[in-house]
Amino acid sequence: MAQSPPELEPFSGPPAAIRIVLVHALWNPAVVRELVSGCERRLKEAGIPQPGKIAVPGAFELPFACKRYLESTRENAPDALIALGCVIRGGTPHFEYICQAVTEGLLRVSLLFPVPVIFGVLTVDSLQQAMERVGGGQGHKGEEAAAAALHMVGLNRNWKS
Ligand code: DLZ
Repeated sequence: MAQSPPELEPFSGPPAAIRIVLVHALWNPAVVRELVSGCERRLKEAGIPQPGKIAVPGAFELPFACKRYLESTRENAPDALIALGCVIRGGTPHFEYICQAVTEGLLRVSLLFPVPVIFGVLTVDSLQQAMERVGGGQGHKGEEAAAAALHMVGLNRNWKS
């Protein structure tokens, strides 16, 4: 089983200066709500009380929304985007197509702009597996995504565009 990293190094500057936007899907709302809450909780602990939020229909739309948001905010881009969603395997190959599209799409967006794009999308076999990963015994992927964002913001602030 994968081991998540030990304590990540958060950004050490004034937290008020950090702007993070959560881009989340609306499918599987019970899970995604938990991902969003976990993110918000972890960011609040770091002194970032209200991240921006953008809702899209499903995980497939996450890359488009991230790309367009970064294009439209170029001069005033946030410090990081966190993409959140949950894709649950059904009885058809749809699962594979959506997972591949969202993973590759977010990777491509993350390489197009000098803004970290964090992958907070659960790809699971069942709702139960998903709930286990939002505080039900297998860690909390929302909190982990926020910690990864803070770590990347810290690194990225040291790198010139
Ligand atoms: C169509 C679909 C299916 C079957 N399953 C999920 C899912 O488990 N999680 C999710 O976020 N979205 C799902 N979608 C919706 C697609 O992501 C997308 O919104 C639609 O195909 C419209 O483009």
